[in-house]
Amino acid sequence: MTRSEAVQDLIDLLETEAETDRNPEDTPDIGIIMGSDSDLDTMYGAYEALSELGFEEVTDYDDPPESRFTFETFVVSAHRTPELMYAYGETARERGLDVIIAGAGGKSADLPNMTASIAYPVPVVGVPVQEKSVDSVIGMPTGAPIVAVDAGKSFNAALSAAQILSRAHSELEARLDEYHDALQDGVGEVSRELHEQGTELFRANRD
Ligand code: RP5
Repeated sequence: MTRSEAVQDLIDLLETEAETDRNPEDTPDIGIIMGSDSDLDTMYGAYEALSELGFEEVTDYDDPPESRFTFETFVVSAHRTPELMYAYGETARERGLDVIIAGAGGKSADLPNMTASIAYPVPVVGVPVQEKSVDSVIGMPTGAPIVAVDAGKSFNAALSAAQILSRAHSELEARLDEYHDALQDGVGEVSRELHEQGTELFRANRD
């Protein structure tokens, strides 16, 4: 049992939520966790991607935002707050989370892989916060799966999480289609400009 009151309060919050009977539409769909608040700048890409897809952040379980699709964000350290990591993973399914995005840095980036084991079968998308964290995030034994993105690619982690969620929600699938169409438009428009202006003029106009 942790001796930290601040950590115990968080564990109590998660366990109480797991026992609370809420409308599934009012609970967060995606959980974002990171090993330290120093990871936040890297993990901010997940926030940006989910916001772009119309997700809103839950900061008070009793007063969820209007949006149908929501997420929550916590700092959970695998090595400094293992009890919190367990509570997060163990309550994930009961709290209604469909996917967890977990980021950690350093050479022992164990939060994503341990959360994947504890929260199973809720899928975890791991984000190595640094290049040196890649091996410890993706290195899972057979039978203990994790989905992972390249170092720092938290934006893609959120897109993957939304893709997983979208299999049960056609509305979200449509938003992912719109996002992809906009990407295609961008490439198509720049390709036409390059072709029609020619290389020299295009380069000059771009500077
Ligand atoms: C930092 O410590 C990393 O960015 C990592 O996410 C964080 C937490 O590591 P542990 O407290 O789990 O060791 O170096």
